[in-house]
Amino acid sequence: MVTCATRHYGPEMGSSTFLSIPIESDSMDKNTLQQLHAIVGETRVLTDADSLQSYGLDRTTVWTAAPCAVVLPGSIEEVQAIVRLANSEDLAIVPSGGRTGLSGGAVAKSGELVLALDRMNKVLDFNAVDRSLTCQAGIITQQLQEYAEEQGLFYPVDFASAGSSQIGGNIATNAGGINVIRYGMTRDWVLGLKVVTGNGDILELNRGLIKNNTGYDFRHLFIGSEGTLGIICEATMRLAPPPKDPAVLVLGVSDFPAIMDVLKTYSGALTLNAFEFFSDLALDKVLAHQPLTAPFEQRTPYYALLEFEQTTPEVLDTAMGLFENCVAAGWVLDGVVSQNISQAKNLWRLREDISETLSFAKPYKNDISVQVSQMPDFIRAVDDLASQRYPDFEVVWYGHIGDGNLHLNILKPDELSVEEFNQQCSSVSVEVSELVQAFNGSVSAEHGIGLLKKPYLSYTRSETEISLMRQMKSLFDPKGILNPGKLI
Ligand code: 2HG
Ligand code: ZN
Repeated sequence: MVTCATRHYGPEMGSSTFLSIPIESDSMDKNTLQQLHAIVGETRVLTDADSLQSYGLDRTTVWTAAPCAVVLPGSIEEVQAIVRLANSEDLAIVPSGGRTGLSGGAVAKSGELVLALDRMNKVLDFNAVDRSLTCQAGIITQQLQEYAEEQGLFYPVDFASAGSSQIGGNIATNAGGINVIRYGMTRDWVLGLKVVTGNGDILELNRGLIKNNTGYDFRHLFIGSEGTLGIICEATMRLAPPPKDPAVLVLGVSDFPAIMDVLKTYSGALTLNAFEFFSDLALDKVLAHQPLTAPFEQRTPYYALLEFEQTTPEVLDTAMGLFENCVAAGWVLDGVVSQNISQAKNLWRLREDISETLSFAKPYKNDISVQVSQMPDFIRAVDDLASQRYPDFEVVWYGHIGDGNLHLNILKPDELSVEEFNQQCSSVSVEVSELVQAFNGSVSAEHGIGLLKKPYLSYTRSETEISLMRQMKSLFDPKGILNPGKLI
């Protein structure tokens, strides 16, 4: 086991490789600029090249940033005034959080105004009885987690980009991450929202209630809407008691179907906080680029990473007993369990550092889900497709087994030009989407649709559903000024 390294909280997401599509930036007309200055103050409107570049992109590398300006409101009233101005000037707005997304949902490529929530980053209220906190949308996820911890509580939605993503963006994309098997997605933790709709109305949705059966729950419509219906300005989030003494177990597994047996074995006996997996190729890449060591000497085709709560001292004995059963059954070849927090963190890095490690190569990325029980057949189908049609591609698998969520990354072979690789990957996207459809899965498990997955939405959602989504958009955003071109 290597010595303690703190969890990496910096930029973590890899970049998606598709064609780069440069688009000319429109500059904002003087009159609109003056009106924006009047709303937020002159220093809160940025038009310098660096700001336009950094606020215009997320973690994808497909598009060229070309916003007309960036505005940094300080209150929900200022957001409302900006949205009203945008309606009267026919100005498109791209709502912007930490821009850690991987599907182009926060990309401003066509002269839009970026509305960044960075200044709206305060905790507004904490209630120990309700176990809830109300915050502005621009708070960094990790800060929210730390605030909860200071109160002896726990905000369980977690992922490698927690150090730079914002809660508003998490809600707008219904972020998932590594604890979904136990705690669910962001949606499950939202008790209330304050939003400004595309029409400029302020809506207070659900007001922190647990029970509220009064018709359509608009709160859930805004969660995962990717900034196309309104701008999330405030959120009331539910908090949980912290898990007791989590331990991390990494198991070397003989083949992918055996991971299912391991899942069945462990989830039946222990309270699992996480059940992740990665392939040996993913481990190879991480070890080549990060100061980490392999979990154990023997290399195995796949690794399962489990985190479980040690509610009693006997839990560890149970975990060890299960390990022996799994070895006897031939599913597990080797394993290691953390003895302290720093070892647990290092084991987690073997999984959490994959995305950032691969980003150097600008891999092709896909984020898909099928029912958990379908995963072995689905992986086999994609592997067969890759070996028959793209034998030179390096296919790296990892993801969230407990949620049926697979991350497929493909590295460009040296002998292929970027253009050729991108072209072939466009076919991969179609072929993988066809397989996802055949398996009744989803073309986006947790990264959202944005710009990147828009061409593939119909592999998961019916024409009727997409048409209803469009009608909904026109109700909340009649002039179509919010995040145009994204999702639908
Ligand atoms: C993860 O689970 C993230 O590590 C990123 O969702 C996945 O970069 C990816 O493909
Ligand atoms: Zn993920």
